[in-house]
Amino acid sequence: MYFKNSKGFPSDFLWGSASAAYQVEGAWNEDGKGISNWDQFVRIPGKTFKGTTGDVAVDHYHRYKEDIALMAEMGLKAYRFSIAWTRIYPQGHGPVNEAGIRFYDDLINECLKYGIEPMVTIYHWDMPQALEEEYHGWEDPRIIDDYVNYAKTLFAHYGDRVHYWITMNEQNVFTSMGWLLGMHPPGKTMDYKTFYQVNHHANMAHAKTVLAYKEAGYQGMIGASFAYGPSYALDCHPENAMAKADHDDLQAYWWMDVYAYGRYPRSAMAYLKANQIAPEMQPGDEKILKAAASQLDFMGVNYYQTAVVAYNPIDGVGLSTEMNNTGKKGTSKDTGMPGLYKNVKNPYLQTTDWDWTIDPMGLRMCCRTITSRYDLPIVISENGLGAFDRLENGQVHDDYRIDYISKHLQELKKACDDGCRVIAYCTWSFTDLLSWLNGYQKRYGFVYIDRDEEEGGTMDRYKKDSFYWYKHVIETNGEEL
Ligand code: BGP
Repeated sequence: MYFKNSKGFPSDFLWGSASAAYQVEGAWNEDGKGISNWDQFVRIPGKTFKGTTGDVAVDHYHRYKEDIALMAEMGLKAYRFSIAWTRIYPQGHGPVNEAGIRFYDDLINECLKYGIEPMVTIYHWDMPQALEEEYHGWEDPRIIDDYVNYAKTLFAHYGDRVHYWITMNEQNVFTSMGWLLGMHPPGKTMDYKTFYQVNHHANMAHAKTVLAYKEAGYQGMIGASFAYGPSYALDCHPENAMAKADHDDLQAYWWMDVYAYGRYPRSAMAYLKANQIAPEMQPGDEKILKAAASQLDFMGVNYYQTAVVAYNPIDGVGLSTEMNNTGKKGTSKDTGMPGLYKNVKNPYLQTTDWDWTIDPMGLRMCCRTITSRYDLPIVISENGLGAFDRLENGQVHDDYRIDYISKHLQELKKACDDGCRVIAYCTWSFTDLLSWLNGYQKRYGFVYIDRDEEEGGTMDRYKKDSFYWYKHVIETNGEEL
């Protein structure tokens, strides 16, 4: 749509930045923290780039005051971070670890001291290993009660000060990587039946948590963050258009419809049933999903790239269990679902060194689709550029990152003009941090951290050029991009 004049961003817009516990905290076995599935998984040879772990990460656990002071200097309005379940319940359930409760109390209070709104992700992929050993974590319905109990503990301790809650980070990613591609814990491949069952358990955990939050009457907003990559059909060939419809039902609406409507898309469900891979649901589940959906406050979106979809014959390409985790452009593999769709390159767009398509307009597309399909407020909970940065004389000239974020914000502003109710934008990330599978060399932050794949860096923080640029964006409420 074309608007002669832009309304700009809302005056109370939350300019934010995001992180996740495993990727920043370190202190993996300190102060009573339990072992998580990631603490375990990264120790399997060959799973991560150069065997990197989050044992020390970027030491946010010990340096959070310094990091939050930098956020305050920038003028950040919101800090999205996740809580490590294993700091609160080292065994997943049972006795609470008071030192863990205290750590997040301090972190939240430190944000509030500077007027920074804490936005808390309850689950950003690090599950207590004890629950994996007890009943295989997400594979067993017992996880639902344990998750809800953990979430309720967070609400009880922090609900008075935290007004934005995200139940799940990228449920589509951690379940696909964990049960189809073998790249995240528990490292299973092509186990579709379990994949859909695991997702149903996660959906129930999400829904019961939303209901618990609402029933207790907290004053705040709750939603889930979905890794949404809008798709384009390769061309107007009807087979490619149908491939896009299949792709969208199975890759996007399968999750977002559950969060927003409390039901699975009918065609996707028909396909899963015909292939005997549909999840088993208990009587009453549907009612719970619907009740939670009717109270959802926003759709969280982590946006990085769009996809191009083409028809894939039944003997066509399958899922790839390898990815470009080195930053050598062009090393990622083709991927698809035989008989349905495959992803092909977009000839109109550039990619990052890790082969992620750069498509600023895709962000506006996310907002438009969510608005017309669900009519919900939107939190952009992640968006950013992973790149090789060079520190020279204490400076990092990351004009490519400024260009990336600026173009995405220009499109987001248009989405606001389009009538989309966007309430927050969080870049990924504030400081450099561990990229799950790509080590420390894939950097996303406004703040450079002196560490690389090997432990032993100084951990000193340096403001990149993008730091000053985003500060100005915040000061002008996005008028000067
Ligand atoms: C999202 C995750 C983040 C973060 C980001 C960048 O999928 O929610 O935790 O890692 O992607 O991805 P990567 O580190 O693989 O480049």
